[in-house]
Amino acid sequence: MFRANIDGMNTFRLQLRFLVPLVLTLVAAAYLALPLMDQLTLRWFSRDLDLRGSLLASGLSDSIGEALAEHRVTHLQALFDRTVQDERLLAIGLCSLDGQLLERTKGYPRGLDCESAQSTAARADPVLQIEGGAVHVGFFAVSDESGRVADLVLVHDMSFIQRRSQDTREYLIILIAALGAAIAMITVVVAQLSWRGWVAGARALLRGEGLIRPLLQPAPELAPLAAELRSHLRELHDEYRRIRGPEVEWNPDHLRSLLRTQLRGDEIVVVSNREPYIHESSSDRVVVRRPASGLVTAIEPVMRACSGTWIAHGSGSADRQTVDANDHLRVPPGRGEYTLRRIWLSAEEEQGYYFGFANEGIWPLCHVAHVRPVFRETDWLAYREVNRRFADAVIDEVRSDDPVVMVQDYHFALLPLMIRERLPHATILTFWHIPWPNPESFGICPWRREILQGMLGSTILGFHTPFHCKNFIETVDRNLQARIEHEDSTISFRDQQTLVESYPISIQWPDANGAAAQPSIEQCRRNVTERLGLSAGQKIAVGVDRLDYTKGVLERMQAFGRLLEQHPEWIGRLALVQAAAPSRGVLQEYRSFQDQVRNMAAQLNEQFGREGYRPIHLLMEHHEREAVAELYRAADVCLVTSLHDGMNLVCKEFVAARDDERGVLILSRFAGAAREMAEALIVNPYHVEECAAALQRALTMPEAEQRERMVSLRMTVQEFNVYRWAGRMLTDAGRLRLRRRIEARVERHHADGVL
Ligand code: GDG
Repeated sequence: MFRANIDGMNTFRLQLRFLVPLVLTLVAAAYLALPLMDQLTLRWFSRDLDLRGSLLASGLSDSIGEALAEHRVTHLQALFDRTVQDERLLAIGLCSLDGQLLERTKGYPRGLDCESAQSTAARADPVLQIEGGAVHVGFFAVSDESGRVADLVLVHDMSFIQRRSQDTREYLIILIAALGAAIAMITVVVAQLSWRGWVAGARALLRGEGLIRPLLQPAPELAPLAAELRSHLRELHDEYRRIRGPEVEWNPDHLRSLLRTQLRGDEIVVVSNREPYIHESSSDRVVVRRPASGLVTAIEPVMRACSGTWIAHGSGSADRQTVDANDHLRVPPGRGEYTLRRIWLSAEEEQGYYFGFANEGIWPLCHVAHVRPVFRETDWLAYREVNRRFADAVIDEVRSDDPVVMVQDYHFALLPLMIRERLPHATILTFWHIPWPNPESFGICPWRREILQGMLGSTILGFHTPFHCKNFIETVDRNLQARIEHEDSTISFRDQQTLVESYPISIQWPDANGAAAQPSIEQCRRNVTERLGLSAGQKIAVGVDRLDYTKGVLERMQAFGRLLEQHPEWIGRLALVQAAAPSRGVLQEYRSFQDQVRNMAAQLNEQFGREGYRPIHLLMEHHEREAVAELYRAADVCLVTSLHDGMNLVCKEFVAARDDERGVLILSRFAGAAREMAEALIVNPYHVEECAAALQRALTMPEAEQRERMVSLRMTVQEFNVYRWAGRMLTDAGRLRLRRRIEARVERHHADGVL
């Protein structure tokens, strides 16, 4: 009520601001227009009277000529008296050629002799003021066959003109007043509506709509205000976060204590295709390798924090040699913090399930990277069979009937339901590490219903972004008879309820290796410069990727080439170092992609290379983690140009590596990470010019701006680290488990009561 009154007052004040100038303008218009109007009407009427007078004079000419010829001027009196009966004609006078007033009617103005009548009539404004008011004086020649014989003075009454002028003036004032009222009314209504709209828009902005959630765009007229508010908010938010520090600091200890409180004594099992440690035979010894995988990077610290069992495909050539009789192994090697259970797959199984269905079917299906998915019945059968084998392994490993099982990624879409059927009380958390497409795209999968049903065996289904969740829910809506509660983001299908939620994945922070343990930035630069034979002071742009067509490596090199074309001053002064770990090389699509990458690098090196200068250093091999970290620390710019990416961890690793708060991140808007990392230079990787321009901007960015952006990015990654990712999911799991236990207890009591 109070707010309504204030709004009313404000609206009124706003309207006054429109109305006062409007009223003043109208008064001024009336003030100027009325005398003008008078003058104009007077001129029109004078012209009328002149015309009329000249007609009258010529009508009287014959009678006057005859009377003069016969010297009977007095006879004209009667004629003149008749003529002046016309209400507008006041008087007539007859002048001889020598200027004598020969005859005149009653009412002829005193003192108006022939000479003054002639001079008045000759004026532009032939009006005289006499006692009775204003009169118009006309002076007309009277002629017969012999020529001009006399002059006629016609005196017209002007009072009717004044009357008309008065009428016109009144009409005009009424018209202006009516017009003013109409305009004022329209102004009031429009001002009222716009003010309300504007206030509602501004309030929405202040509530954060279109500001924090950029998907809801503010009204165009509020866009400049929104941009300004957005930047102020960000500054305030950064400042606030800087002062306050992370909300709760997510770290291994916090995660462990959360596991103790929320999931006390509960068993945790992780299932993924990729294992965290691969043992390979190398000449006469066995080496252990960490795979280039975002998933492993994310899950490993969680497992180290909570112990438990990780079930994965044993893919290394020396894997069988390093497990015990139960295919178990304590990892990390030498530390033994959790158990790795390896599953052995035959070559056919691996081909059908992993390379075939998962990587030639689901991977391109879920990524919009314009590579056509391939669906083979045999691959599908292998996929189902391998999912079944992993379900058996889970049942083998667990000791309780309600373990927490964390199913990882698109290799195991069927696993949640398979586990649910055998462990109805298990809490199954499935995390889908890649994007989820829209229902139309997903619709081409021949086994879409089986995949969706399999996934809906989960208690919680996690994606990186709310957008992927939305796509998934819409896909279920399109394909299954399920009940969807949009408000709490749950899907109920055949007595099973699944929470669909976004959990943006991240990396370890603090880093297990610790930035302090790493060589200094200068040392890293020197190492990379020497190892690659760069010249001193040469700028370094880096890319670190699994060699996958979704990562935009070709587009990145194209942009790099365009930059050298547009800014040849960089030739000899800038190198692109691309670490590209070969991946899925069994598949033709990936082999031909590797060839394309190799060819493009060679072609650009040919085009821009000089004696002692190689623009692109393509390092097509798997690197040790330390080597990757060294590259991040040596770089001036890090390029992440994915065509489509669930999250992307490289950008977060780069930011974490830069404790010097320098270096610029260029990040694709099609990576899930772009939602969190707004201080990066966000690009569309398909737009070569835009990427080249971003590269130029990054290379010439002042240190202060680099620092400002990097500090903010580091705060984001620090706060939203992988422990938070896991912690949020496990907290939700703990909450749902508690709810289920309470419900079970209530049901038991109820049953006891009934019994
Ligand atoms: C999926 C989603 C999501 C790369 N080369 C080497 C190496 N790497 C490491 C990087 C990073 C990881 O691999 C790649 O991270 P991405 O995020 O790009 O992951 P994907 O493998 O595509 O994984 C992705 C992720 O799952 C997590 O949910 O972010 O969107 O596609 O950690 O450093 N590591 C080593 N040597 C290399 O040569 N040691």
